[in-house]
Amino acid sequence: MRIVVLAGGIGGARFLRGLKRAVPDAEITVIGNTGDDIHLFGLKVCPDLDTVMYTLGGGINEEQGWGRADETFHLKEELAAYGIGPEWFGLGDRDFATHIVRTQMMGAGYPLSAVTEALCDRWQPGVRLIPMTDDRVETHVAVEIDGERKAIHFQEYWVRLRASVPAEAVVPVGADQAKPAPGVLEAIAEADVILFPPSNPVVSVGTILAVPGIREAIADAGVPVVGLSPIVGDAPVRGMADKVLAAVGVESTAAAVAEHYGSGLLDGWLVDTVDAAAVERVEAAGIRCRAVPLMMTDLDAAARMAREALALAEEVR
Ligand code: GDP
Ligand code: FO1
Ligand code: CA
Repeated sequence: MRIVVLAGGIGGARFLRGLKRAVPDAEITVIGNTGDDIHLFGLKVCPDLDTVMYTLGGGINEEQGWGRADETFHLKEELAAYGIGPEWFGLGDRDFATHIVRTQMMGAGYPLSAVTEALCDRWQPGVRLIPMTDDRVETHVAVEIDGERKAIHFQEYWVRLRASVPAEAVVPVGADQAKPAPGVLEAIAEADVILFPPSNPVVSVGTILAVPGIREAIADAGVPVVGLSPIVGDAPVRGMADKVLAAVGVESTAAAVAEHYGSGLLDGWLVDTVDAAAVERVEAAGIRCRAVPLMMTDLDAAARMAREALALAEEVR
């Protein structure tokens, strides 16, 4: 079975680990979000691609959900001693190596997709990981600080400000001019099923869908498209999805997120059992819906969620 998954960072990566467990023989292609990417210290950092790669490759910091296990921060401390920041972004020594290799290869002319493949040669994530695009896309968030409206990088909004001010708009800068990376449209066209993991619907899945051609390819693929809600009990399980959903005028509920994707894109939607009352509303929007446990407390729980998603896909096929 060929499965395509549109993934952000932690929510996507943990679901993928469950999916691999649930269907070990599946050929899984992951289309990764690159809107979170940021240039720091002259290096290109791709947090969501790395989160997927490290999680599936066994190198992730499990508690944190991002960054490397057994990490140290000597390089960051030395840079800070020279007055070189940003101090608010936690880049560790082990992680730095990934960004150095990536930046060096891109400087030599390799596209991000080729670089990602090379990095995955080491990590062996057991999926084909493709960035959504080789073109530069950066998610910016419009905020008002001290009466002044400005646009800041998504990482500054989330990591520095901890989403403490309302997001007035979320803009995937460059997305409208971006082309899907090689292999993205082909994987979608050849898929047997397409899954939206419980990733952020705005700054992860939404950003991938903003690359011209990807949304259309999914809608036209003619195979079941099934998503899992990242919103449980009217709140994100972690992160700032509520803040960025508000910016696009969507309430922070499992049903509203399904409606936001819409029946033109989604065939099936899983909500958590605590949101069972949402099933009727989602089905009224023309999307088949089931309520099942959606908390990825461990690998088995994530695998059960993956099985439920695939079962729903068979129901709507
Ligand atoms: P990020 O890039 O690290 O923010 O990761 P993603 O975009 O892939 O996923 C973020 C979303 O995952 C958040 O909106 C969370 O609510 C959701 N999430 C995290 N853990 C769980 C979980 O155990 N269950 C569900 N349903 N959603 C989760
Ligand atoms: N998230 C944080 O909350 N604080 C950090 O200092 C931080 C550093 C960081 C470094 C490398 C990396 O791959 C991810 C990192 N993240 C950090 C996660 C990052 O903000 C991601 O973009 C998440 O996907 C949030 O959407
Ligand atoms: Ca992310």
